[in-house]
Amino acid sequence: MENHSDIRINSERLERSLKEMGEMGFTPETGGRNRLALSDGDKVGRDLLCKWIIDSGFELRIDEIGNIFAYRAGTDKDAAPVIMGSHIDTVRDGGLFDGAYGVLGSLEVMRTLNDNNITTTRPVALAAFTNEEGARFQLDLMGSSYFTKARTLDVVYAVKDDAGLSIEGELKRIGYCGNKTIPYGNYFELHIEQGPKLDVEGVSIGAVEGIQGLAWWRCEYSGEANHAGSTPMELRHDTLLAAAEAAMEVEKLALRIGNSCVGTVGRISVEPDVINIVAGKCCFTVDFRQYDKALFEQGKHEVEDIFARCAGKRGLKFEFKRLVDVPPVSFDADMVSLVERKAKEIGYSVKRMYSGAGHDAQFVCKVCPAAMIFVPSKDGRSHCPEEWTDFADAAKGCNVLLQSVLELI
Ligand code: HGY
Ligand code: MN
Ligand code: MN
Repeated sequence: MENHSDIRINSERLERSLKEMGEMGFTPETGGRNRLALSDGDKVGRDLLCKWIIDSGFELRIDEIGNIFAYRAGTDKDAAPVIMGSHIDTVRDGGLFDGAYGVLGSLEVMRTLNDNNITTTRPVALAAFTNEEGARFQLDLMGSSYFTKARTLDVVYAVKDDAGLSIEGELKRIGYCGNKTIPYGNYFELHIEQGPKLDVEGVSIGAVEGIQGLAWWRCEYSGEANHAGSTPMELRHDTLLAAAEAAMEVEKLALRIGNSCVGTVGRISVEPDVINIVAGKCCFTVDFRQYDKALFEQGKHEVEDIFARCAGKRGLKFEFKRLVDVPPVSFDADMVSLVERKAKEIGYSVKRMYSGAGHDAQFVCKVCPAAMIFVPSKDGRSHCPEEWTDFADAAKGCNVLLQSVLELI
């Protein structure tokens, strides 16, 4: 096997592709990207990625949920591929790097293999998974959960957005319903940290050992709409106050559990939503995350107790739905060690860490030995237009991905 340890990616080409993808779904008024899953913004991003895949000479494959794959054949066509992946859909007003960096960094690795005329034994593949964020269709990690058979097509096709549009309908509307996939193999995911650790410590690379558990709920309180002026406080069934109390209880729960536990109420809506009417109905979401399996299980039950307790205090009816429940995962020890070793061999500072954010690797690691590579997020910011990673850092992470892939092909 030839020694390719001195090969590096084309950092200018990576920067150009990130900036060009960053124009897809860009919203000048907010400075953010709006490539919400299966939206028009997502479609133009998908079209650009597919163009680059075809122009680079790779086989383009698209599956039933719109996952986009690039496939570069190896000499052994039956060998399991080395897969690199992430997502190009964004949250509302998202940043330049979340997801897109992993997909375009993977494409850059494949382009670099071509530039150096490297023939591999194993096939090399790229995956851009549909609806990783769950921002529009609130079932996150959707494409990777379908790819790994954790969720069936009828379940994911039926998910609707706030306007009642379904995944199936939107996939067909943007023309991304396919029927081709790739086999399982080894999986690397390159991603920005989306937290402060690497930036604060001045470390270039994160060798990610696993991801914390993630659970989402939607809870709906039903009380009594009534006059804001003439309804005495003691006679009210105020759903907004109950939801506000539940939100504070979620914060207290996360702080009490500790171990970096986090709890977030990110969405809330009331009816009839009028200044002089006590809210008769209130719907809100909870996002709960924890690294330790037992604490994660305990925390989930306590969140659901909070829903009941805050409703009971004000005589409300309530119902909730657990939308997502993905347990904590640990990655393949050998692949994590490979990432760490390659970073050190190239001369980059590296630390082992766990991920606070969820990623497609959380499902893919169930069917493929997997590991993730992190690069620093400036000030730890993400899921906002301010999200930033220096392009020099982005290139370092991509070089670690390249050298890690070269070890397995
Ligand atoms: O929510 C997450 O952790 C990821 O960004 N989808
Ligand atoms: Mn992401
Ligand atoms: Mn994200």
